[in-house]
Parts: sequence; C-alpha cells; structure tokens
Amino acid sequence: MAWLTLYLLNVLWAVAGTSTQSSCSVPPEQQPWVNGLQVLMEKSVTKSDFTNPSILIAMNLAGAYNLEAQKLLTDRLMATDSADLTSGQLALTTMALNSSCRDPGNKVSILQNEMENWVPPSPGAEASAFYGPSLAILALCQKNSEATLPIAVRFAKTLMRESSPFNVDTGAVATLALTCMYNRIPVGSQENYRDLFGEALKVLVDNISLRIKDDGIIGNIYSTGLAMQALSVTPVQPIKKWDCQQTMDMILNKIKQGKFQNPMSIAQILPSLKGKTYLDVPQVNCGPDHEVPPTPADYPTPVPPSVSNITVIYTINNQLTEADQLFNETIEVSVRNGSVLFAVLEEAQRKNSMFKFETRMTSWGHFVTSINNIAGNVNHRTYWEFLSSKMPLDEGVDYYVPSNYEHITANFTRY
Ligand code: B12
Ligand SMILES: *[C@@H]1O[C@H](CO)[C@@H](O)[C@H](O)[C@H]1NC(C)=O
Ligand SMILES: *[C@@H]1O[C@H](CO)[C@@H](O)[C@H](O)[C@H]1NC(C)=O
Ligand SMILES: *[C@@H]1O[C@H](CO)[C@@H](O)[C@H](O)[C@H]1NC(C)=O
Ligand SMILES: *[C@@H]1O[C@H](CO)[C@@H](O)[C@H](O)[C@H]1NC(C)=O
Ligand SMILES: *[C@@H]1O[C@H](CO)[C@@H](O)[C@H](O)[C@H]1NC(C)=O
Ligand SMILES: *[C@@H]1O[C@H](CO)[C@@H](O)[C@H](O)[C@H]1NC(C)=O
Repeated sequence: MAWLTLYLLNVLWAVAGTSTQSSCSVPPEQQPWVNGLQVLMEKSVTKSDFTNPSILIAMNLAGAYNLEAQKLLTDRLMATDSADLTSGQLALTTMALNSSCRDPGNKVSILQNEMENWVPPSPGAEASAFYGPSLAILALCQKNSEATLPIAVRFAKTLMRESSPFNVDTGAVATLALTCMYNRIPVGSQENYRDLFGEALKVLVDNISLRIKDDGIIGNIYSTGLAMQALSVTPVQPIKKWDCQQTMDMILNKIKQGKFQNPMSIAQILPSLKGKTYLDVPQVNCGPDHEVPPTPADYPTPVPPSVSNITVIYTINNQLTEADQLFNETIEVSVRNGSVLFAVLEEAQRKNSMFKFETRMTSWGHFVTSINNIAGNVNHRTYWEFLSSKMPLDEGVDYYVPSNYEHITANFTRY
C-alpha cells in the first residue's frame, strides 16, 4: 500500500509541477530511433579529437551508454585550460563536468569574474551576441544563484533593451538562464527581482512562441531542441499556445529522414527527446549503474557518394571590403553525387587558386573562416554566409549535400 501512496503522490506532484506546461513524450515504438541517435552521438566522441562539452551534457542527461566515451570526454574537459575558452565554452564545460559529477574547480570563479566584467553588446548588435553570455548566466546560476544576481539583473535589463531581430536559439538559452534565476531568487531578496526576471522571460517566451510554425517546428529544425527546453520550463505563459506533442512528432519525422547526422545537432535535440533540460544538470545522478545499451534502430546514414558525378555551380562574392579586394567569381565543379559541400569547396580550390579557403574546427564541424584571403572578423561582425540560390543554408559545409546543378554562393556579409 505504501508504494501505491508514494506512486500517487509522485503522480500528483508531477501533474502539479507541470500543470502550466504542455507535456509530451516519444511514443514507445519510436524509441529505437532516439536510441540510435544517442549511439551515433556517443560514437562521435572516440572518432574525433575535438572536445565538445555539449555532447557530455546530453549523454549524462539521457543516461550514458558508452562509458568509455563518457570518461574520455570528462578527462579531456578536466584537462582543458580555461584561458583557451570563450565564456560560453567555459560555461558549457562547467555544466558538463558537473553533469559527470566532477568538480569544475576554479573554472566557475573564472567565469564569474568574466561575467562581472562583461561588456554588453552595443545596441543594435545581433541578438546571437547574447548566446554565450546566456550560457554563462545559466552555469553560474546553477552554482550560486545569489552571487549571480547582480550579473543576471544587468543581463536581463540589457536583453530587454534589444531591438535587433529575435534569434530563437539565443532566446531559448536566455530563457533557460533566467528561468533558473527566477526559480532560485535567494530568500530575503527583494520581490522586484522576480518581477524583472518575469518581465524579461515574458518577452523571450512570447517571441519564441511566435516562431512556432504550423508544422510544430520552432525557428528551424536545429533551434527546435533548445526552444522545446525553454518552453517546457518557463514559468510564464507564451502568447501563442504550444502543442508539444506536435513538435515532438515533427522532430521524429526529421530524425527518420536523417536530418540529425551532426553530433552537435543531436546533443541539442536529445535532452528534449528524453524529457530533460539543461536545468536538470545539477540533479544528474552519477550512481555506479548506467543505462543498459539498447537495441538502436538502424539510423539512416548518409548515402555514400556514388560512382556518378554531379555538377555544382559555386560562386564566391565579396562586395564588402575595400574596392581593390572586391570579387564575384563563379566556377562549375564536378563532384561525386552525394558529396558534402566541403568537397565542392576543395574541388573548386584545386581547379582555381582564387577559390582557396580556410576553416576552423568548432562544435558544429568546419566553420569557413576565409575565402580568397578575405577573412570574417568578430569585431567587424563579418562572415562567409552560404546560400543555395538566395536561401541561406541551415547546415554547414561538413553536412550540407548539394544536388545536381545546384547554385551555391558564399557571400561575405555582416551579422
Ligand atoms: C552565433 C552563431 C553564428 C555566428 C558565429 C560568430 C560568432 N562569433 O558569434 C555566425 C553569424 C557567424 C554564424 C554563421 C553560421 N551559422 Co551559426 N549559429 C550561431 C548560434 C546562434 C550560436 C553559436 C554560439 O555562440 N555557441 C556558443 C559557443 C560557446 O559554442 P562554440 O561551439 O564555441 O560556438 C561557435 C560555433 O557554434 C561557430 N558556429 C556558429 N554557427 C556555426 C555553423 C556551423 C555550420 C559551424 C561549423 C560553426 C558555427 O561559431 C561559434 C562562435 O565561434 C548557433 C545556435 C546554436 N543552436 O548553436 C547558430 C548555428 C550553430 N548556426 C548555424 C548555421 C547554419 C550557420 C551558417 C552555416 C549559416 C549560413 N547559411 O551561412 C553559418 C556558418 C557558415 C560558415 N562560414 O561556415 C546552425 C547550424 C545547424 C546545423 N545543423 O549545422 C545553428 C544551430 C543555427 C540554427 N538553428 O540553424 N553563426
Ligand atoms: C553540481 O552542482 C550542484 C549545484 O551547485 C551541486 O549541488 C552538486 O554538488 C554539483 N556536483 C558536483 C559533483 O560538483
Ligand atoms: C520580441 O522581442 C523584442 C526585442 O527583441 C521586443 O521588443 C518585443 O516586444 C518582443 N515581442 C513580444 C511579442 O514580446
Ligand atoms: C555575382 O555573380 C552572380 C553569378 O554570375 C550574379 O548572379 C550576381 O548578380 C553577381 N553579383 C554582383 C553583386 O555582381
Ligand atoms: C568526379 O568527382 C571527383 C571529386 O569528387 C573528381 O575528382 C573527378 O574528377 C570527377 N570526375 C569527372 C569525370 O569529372
Ligand atoms: C544522385 O543521387 C540521388 C540519390 O542517390 C539520385 O536520386 C539522383 O538521381 C542522383 N543524380 C544523378 C545526377 O546521378
Ligand atoms: C551578400 O552580401 C552583401 C553585403 O553584405 C549584401 O548586400 C547582399 O544582399 C548579400 N547577398 C545575398 C544574396 O544575401
């Protein structure tokens, strides 16, 4: 009888705790797809020497299968030098170590110090400039919300003055950060802090909800995971009602179509598929027992490049810098059908040295930093944007697969 009472209490508690939120889950028969995704993400750890804290967070929230990968990532993160990281990366690293039940040591105080000296982006700056700082507030809030209060207040006020176009990914992480603060306003502090965070959350959550499309996608498919986390924890009601199950079903369709190959894209969707959010990081239980590796579905792997070739038209366009550096060049290249965009860039570079390019390794793969000696610059907010015809791509050069006679443009522009 006792277990039943306990069970009922738990159910009641769960219902009360989520009464304002739309709740949803992966139907049992679809679960193998989610397992397959997790296996793919965990496999990427041993295949790459890039240390990605978001993967460790996702694997610990989901319940890690591959303990070797978990240990490898944890050890590598313990060994990273804070000085080599941006504050956003440092924030992810401390959350990842906490999720592995490791002490992040002085990384938290370094982050705290960085955020105390934070120079808010100038008015009109791209909203995504708040992405890294949002991660920092989230990580600091989880460690010590009291000490984070002044920083978070300044952050919330700056955010509300923002006038540039809304960015769903950034709004979602900011929502997680301010929800953490809202839920943990230290006892004895003034009530108006709650009002301030509540007001900022309302602006964020309304904006996110206005980006819910008719099919359930929030922003684009790669911002949907973070947006789901945000909408499922926020204490404020969105202006537009959210149907969580519809979003979940749509994401499962995209998974079956093979749209989540990039391990980082998996790391950002997996928590939502498991009913978890980044706010659960401090509660991760690191007992000795781990998840039993499941039987995953055969995850659709990209069709390997075939023997036939296709033609891709590739344009590099710079109309931004000094007059003597401007160019607009087009080349036709032949690559194996099914090749990723990276192969197109390499083939173009091989055929014509004007198309030479450079990349930097990031959590999402190769980021194209420069083309024909023109390099993007954070201070000038310039970068190489990739488009198909006139439409910006929603994936980078490592994963985007062009089709026959597709016209790809790399356009040097501002964000
Ligand atoms: C800010 C941002 C940018 C900025 C980065 C500059 C800067 N210094 O801040 C700019 C505007 C330049 C940018 C460009 C692009 N971005 Co972007 N970006 C983001 C955003 C909003 C936050 C990233 C961040 O700050 N992370 C926090 C820090 C701590 O982590 P980090 O790993 O150190 O972050 C670095 C990388 O994320 C990298 N980066 C940013 N975007 C991309 C995209 C790709 C493909 C790669 C390889 C790297 C990369 O720049 C960050 C700063 O150095 C994410 C949203 C998200 N959900 O992650 C989208 C996001 C990562 N970007 C995306 C895309 C598609 C692009 C572009 C390919 C768009 C395009 N059509 O050209 C280009 C990259 C083209 C190229 N040259 O290779 C997608 C990736 C989806 C996917 N499945 O691959 C995301 C998820 C947005 C979305 N929901 O669609 N981006
Ligand atoms: C993770 O963070 C929470 C909140 O600060 C803390 O209670 C917990 O002890 C941390 N775990 C580890 C192993 O540091
Ligand atoms: C969306 O955000 C902008 C600031 O980025 C704000 O001015 C606007 O009021 C918000 N919209 C809603 C509906 O809250
Ligand atoms: C650059 O070249 C492309 C392809 O030839 C053309 O469509 C476009 O109008 C040109 N743009 C500029 C700014 O010259
Ligand atoms: C087919 O594409 C490859 C690159 O993927 C290239 O090396 C080769 O030359 C192409 N073949 C033809 C006939 O163009
Ligand atoms: C390229 O491959 C796709 C899928 O494998 C196929 O549908 C398409 O017809 C191929 N195109 C060419 C030109 O071979
Ligand atoms: C390419 O970049 C230039 C400079 O920022 C911009 O004016 C132009 O609209 C961009 N072209 C496309 C197709 O986005």
